[in-house]
Amino acid sequence: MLCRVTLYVTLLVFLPGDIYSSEAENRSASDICSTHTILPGPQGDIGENGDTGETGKQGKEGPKGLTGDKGIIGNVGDHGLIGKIGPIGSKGDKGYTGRPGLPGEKGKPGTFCDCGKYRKAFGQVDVKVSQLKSSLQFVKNVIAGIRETEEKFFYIIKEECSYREALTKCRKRGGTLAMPKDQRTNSLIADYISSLGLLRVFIGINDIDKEKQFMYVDNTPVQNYSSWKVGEPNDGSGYEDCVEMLSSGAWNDVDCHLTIYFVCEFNKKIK
Ligand code: MAN
Ligand code: CA
Ligand code: CA
Repeated sequence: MLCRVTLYVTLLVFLPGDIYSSEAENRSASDICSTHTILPGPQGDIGENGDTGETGKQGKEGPKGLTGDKGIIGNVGDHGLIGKIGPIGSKGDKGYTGRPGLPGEKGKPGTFCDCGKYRKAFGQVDVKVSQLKSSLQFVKNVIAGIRETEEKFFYIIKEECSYREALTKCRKRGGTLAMPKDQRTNSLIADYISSLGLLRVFIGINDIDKEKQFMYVDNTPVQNYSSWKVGEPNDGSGYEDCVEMLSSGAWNDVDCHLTIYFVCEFNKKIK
């Protein structure tokens, strides 16, 4: 080994490139050593110690440690918040009737009454009330020409109107088209019609919303009482959805566009 190294050094120093390449490639070191004797020199002194190397790289992360022992029990937690208010309970039973109260104080003594004087005054008032009643009756029946039952006034308006117009006019006066719901009221209206020498008036009944389901204008159905003329309602011509009362008291369905007189009703009691 030593021989080969020395030989190569010698050849590299002294041989031109061409010679070196051809000869060095084709001849092994042992061939050369066997023909040339090259002895090694004496061993040199031990070299100086090298410089201290650089700090090595950080080692790899070690494996995961073993699971630790279970810790001791923690401290008692803080006091919780007050809970939400519960739902309202059901109403309790009615209590017992209380004891009767103390009797009231004795009243003051009465004063002397001149009864004759009061009786006379009351009598005069009675007379006045009777006179007023009779006057009112005259105005109602003769002048205004209205009719009434205990609960209602009826008034025939002698204006030729369609059913819609008639209903509007009754409403504008604070009433509605008359709704005969019993025999007594029906007869009263019938007498009223004939007393005026009329033949027919609109009343507050129609089957506009649903054919053959006659309703009063207060949205109640014609149910327990009716006064249809024989053969009516016939929806003659296909669009008879409003109702007239004849002087006989009989009802007939007619075209709502017909223009005839009409009868209104007004409640006596203010609801
Ligand atoms: C006749 C009958 C009635 C109908 C009227 C219409 O009197 O057919 O049913 O309502 O004509 O004018
Ligand atoms: Ca009809
Ligand atoms: Ca008819």
